[in-house]
Amino acid sequence: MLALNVFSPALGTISPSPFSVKALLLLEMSGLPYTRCAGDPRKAPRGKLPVLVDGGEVIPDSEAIRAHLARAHGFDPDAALSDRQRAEAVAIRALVEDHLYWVLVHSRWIERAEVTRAAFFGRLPAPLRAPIFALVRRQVARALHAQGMGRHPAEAIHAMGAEGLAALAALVGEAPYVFGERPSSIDTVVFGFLENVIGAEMDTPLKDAALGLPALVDYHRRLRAGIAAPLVAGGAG
Ligand SMILES: N[C@@H](CCC(=O)N[C@@H](CS)C(=O)NCC(=O)O)C(=O)O
Repeated sequence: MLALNVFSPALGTISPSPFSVKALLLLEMSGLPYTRCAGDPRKAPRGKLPVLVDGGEVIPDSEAIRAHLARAHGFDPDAALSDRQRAEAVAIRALVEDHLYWVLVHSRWIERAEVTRAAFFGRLPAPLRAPIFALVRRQVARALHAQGMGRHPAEAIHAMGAEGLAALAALVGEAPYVFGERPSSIDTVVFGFLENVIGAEMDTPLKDAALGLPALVDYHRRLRAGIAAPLVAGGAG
């Protein structure tokens, strides 16, 4: 039996972690039976979620999970892609996961700290809430600085977010999925991210920019009502 450890729903999202939503959607698309578990990144092999447990095997990282599903279970949503499409998928993934993701992290933890604290730390005993949130926020700020995004002024980060989202909208286009009529793994990447920008109950300049791009709004709505619908209904864990 497969068990997927992810962040529990928050902010009105399937999961407040784009990588968790990506892995959940991969498993849904695979049709394999699995259990969704509320994970704890402190117990994860690499300190991050998602983590898939498959019998005795522990697979951290959403890309490793994608590769594992193909190798161990014969589920490869990219089997029909051309070499060109595979290359485009790598480029889109880098735009989303290595660039826009950090704009999202900045918007949550630096610009909307109060909403983030209430959403993720609201269940902690009151005396612990402020100090633990401050500790985690300092760690996130250090990660933003190390990655580089956190060194820019807010206006420059907003401009990078708007530029990246406009590029994503052009790449996503009007077809049902990024590469036409059939979903592939890049759809799990794009949907996981948009669920956390458009689908999140948090007003940010990044969300405003996304809401101004009909291709992204329509894509998110289409997948949420389509291949991701079982995740919206079954948000346990
Ligand atoms: N490369 C990883 C990234 C996963 C990741 O960054 N997860 C974040 C949440 S979106 C996390 O677990 N953060 C917890 C932490 O850093 O303490 C993947 O693709 O799974």
